[in-house]
Amino acid sequence: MSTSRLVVVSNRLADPRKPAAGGLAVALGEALSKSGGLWFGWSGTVDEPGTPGECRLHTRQAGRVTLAEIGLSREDHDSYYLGYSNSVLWPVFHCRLDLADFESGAVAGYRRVNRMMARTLLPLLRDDDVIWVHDYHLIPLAAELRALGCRQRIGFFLHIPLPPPVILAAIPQHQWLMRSLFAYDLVGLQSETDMQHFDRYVLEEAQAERVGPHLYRAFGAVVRAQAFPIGIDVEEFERLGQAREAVETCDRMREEYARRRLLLGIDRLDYSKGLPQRVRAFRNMLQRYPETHSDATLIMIASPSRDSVNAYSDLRQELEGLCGATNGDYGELDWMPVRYIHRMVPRKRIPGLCRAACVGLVTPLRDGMNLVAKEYVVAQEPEDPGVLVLSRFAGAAEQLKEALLVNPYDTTGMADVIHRALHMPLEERQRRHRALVANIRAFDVHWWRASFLKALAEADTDTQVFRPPAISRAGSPAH
Ligand code: ADQ
Repeated sequence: MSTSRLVVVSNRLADPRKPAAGGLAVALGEALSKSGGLWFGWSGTVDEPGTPGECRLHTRQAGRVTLAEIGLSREDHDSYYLGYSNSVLWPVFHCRLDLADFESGAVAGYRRVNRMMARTLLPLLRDDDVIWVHDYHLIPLAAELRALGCRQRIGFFLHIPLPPPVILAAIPQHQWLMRSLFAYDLVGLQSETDMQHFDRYVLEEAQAERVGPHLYRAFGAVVRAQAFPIGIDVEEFERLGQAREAVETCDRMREEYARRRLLLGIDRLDYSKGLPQRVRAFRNMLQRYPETHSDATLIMIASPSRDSVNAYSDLRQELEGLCGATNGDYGELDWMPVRYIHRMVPRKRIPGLCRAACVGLVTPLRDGMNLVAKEYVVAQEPEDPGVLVLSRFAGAAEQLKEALLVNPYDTTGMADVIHRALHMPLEERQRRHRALVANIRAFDVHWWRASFLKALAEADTDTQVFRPPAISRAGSPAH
């Protein structure tokens, strides 16, 4: 593999040395560290009031990695981050057209920030850098960089699902967005389903041609597009699971709930995660299987997320109402059916919580991958593992076939599957767990990173063969 310097660009950046950073940041940090790399992104701060389209760059060292951070003006934050990224792209890509706000004009701020980021990043780049851009906030970044003359290899990875063409086409600027992807050398998606959506969109809407394995020509450019299902850092998570905090958490939960069996969900409080549907299914199970009363307790940990976007406060109210009603209708003096916690759990406690739960509920309505599903499996004791109940609409379902797959829209069906999970015989649990762990281990985050970067190195040669010498690839969004 090449020894070029790696430059990672993402909306938010994290210090990869800090334990709270999580597996993805650690895995990217390792690759960055090896090549003395650069991580460029938003610091998470808002400069009050600041000037739209302008930012100050702040760089600092984190070991061998240079962190280059910018702040955003209030107006840029509201239109780029809260507006176009999280009130247009996030809902549409998760198939929630009803929650998308197409009227706000936020696309101008989205484009302005991408342009500003390209302008700020460009002088930091070296000729042989390899640039890896992450996620939906930064789809047009390569096009903006190319318009400024950037010729380095650039790859893009989308962490959320790509919707079917008919849904994507609801975004007034869909052609501009998809055309922007052709400024990259490599586009990585999470799943084969996402790849099918990409394939259909570019063939039908952009009259693209397939010009080789994973290669598409359209808009006068060629891009390689492929699925790279993201994994977790299995060894890091196992180490975390053996550490004091995780062991203590597991012991305390088992002691506290000695007479109950725990079902666990850990999510961000997001409408894509299917949280009300999960509580409804649990309630349906209590209603139809009375022997589960006083026996099963559902723990829902939903961390605060994007509070200032309206759809999120509505969801919080709905969820709190459902949890309260279930506890009111079914609870006993000594048994509360649902424990709902609106907080982030410290990362060190997650493996212990997962181990104490005999059912892991990962039931999104739509999800890019969902790493909690993989973490739950890895945290289990192989001799007496818990059961993963997984939505068929999570990217992880393509890989984790030995989980119990559910349709979260089907309340009764999901209630039956949860009931089955609670009663699964030990031998079946062990067999399913062995197969799941083997898969998660084989396709971990290191595999993901290495296969993406290898494909990016190859994509450079592939796409250059087809690329005409001078095409303007930036374009403008239609309104
Ligand atoms: P997210 O939607 O944030 O990620 P997910 O993959 O489920 O979701 O979780 C990412 C990490 O956050 C996991 O390590 C998990 O343990 C942690 N986490 C989630 N909720 C938590 C809580 N309440 N407290 C503490 N930690 C919590 C996006 C996409 C996903 C995709 C990932 C990675 O939406 O589909 O899998 O990126 O590509």
